[in-house]
Amino acid sequence: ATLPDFVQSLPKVELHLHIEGTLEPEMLLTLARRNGVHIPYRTIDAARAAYQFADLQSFLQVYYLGGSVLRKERDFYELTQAYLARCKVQRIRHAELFFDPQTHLANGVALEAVIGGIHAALRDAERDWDISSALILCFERDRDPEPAVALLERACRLGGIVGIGLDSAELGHPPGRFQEVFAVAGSLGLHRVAHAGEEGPPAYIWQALDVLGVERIDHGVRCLEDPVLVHRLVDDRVPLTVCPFSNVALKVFDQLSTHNLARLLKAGLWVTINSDDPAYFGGYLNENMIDTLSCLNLTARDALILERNAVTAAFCSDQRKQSLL
Ligand code: ES4
Ligand code: ZN
Repeated sequence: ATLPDFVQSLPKVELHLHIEGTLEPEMLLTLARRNGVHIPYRTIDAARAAYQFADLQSFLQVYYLGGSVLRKERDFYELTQAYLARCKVQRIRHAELFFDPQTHLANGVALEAVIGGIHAALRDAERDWDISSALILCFERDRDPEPAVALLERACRLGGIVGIGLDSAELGHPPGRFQEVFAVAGSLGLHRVAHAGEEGPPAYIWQALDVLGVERIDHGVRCLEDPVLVHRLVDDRVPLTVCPFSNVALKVFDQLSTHNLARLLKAGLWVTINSDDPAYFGGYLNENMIDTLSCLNLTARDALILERNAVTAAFCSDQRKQSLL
């Protein structure tokens, strides 16, 4: 079979996906109208035309604006359900979703509506489509770390959270500022991940490992600048959730053919491919895998390695992992 057919039919796992980043222009405009939220685009084409980014910061402005149309529990249900329907088509059998509660709280949305809507859609997809999932609460690193512990405790009481993450603007916001909430999460038995080494330096990856105690690094592509760090990541088998379309859209790399994913693999790192914010970056998991593999002259064998890495790195039971292999 051709590589695209092989990737399409391969049962897959997604480990780095912001649910707000799956908001397609159609739904954006529908929800803006339904909820009376003003958005500076009137048409689907105008929305798509605004999806041109110079860097992470310029993307985040558009992303948080898009996220502001999500107001009701039903909106979160519909958004999550639409992503999971894509998973079904793309043969994604396990998906780990990030969400950004601080954005929604700042917009006056109740935490119950956010988590309730997402969780109901995850539960229905597990029942109807055998898609397992995990929900990871992200703290926005460009906000004050002080209220984070109280937010985590509220979210845990609502249930359904398996871990915490750290996202948003990286430069100037080192992971160490969030030491306290990551320590509390660890003591509660939650999984811990953080975005690091996307735009930020290797020092931020070191901090995520040593100060926050994370199990996986989201992005991490700048680790190659520090050979000692590469050794550490290889020795400790720390998975990297790499997002090639995201990296090109946000100008971390010029184009897919100059992405360092093949070098990361050659270095022995535990690389996975993921879609990050597919509605904004031009494709879901299959498109990320097919285009990246072909641009870097990688093979079906590499696709299998990447997929096995993702299963190993997933936050699900060993029994579920067996069924995903
Ligand atoms: C994000 Cl690509 C990326 N990086 C950091 N934070 C994010 N939140 C949503 N997408
Ligand atoms: Zn991300």
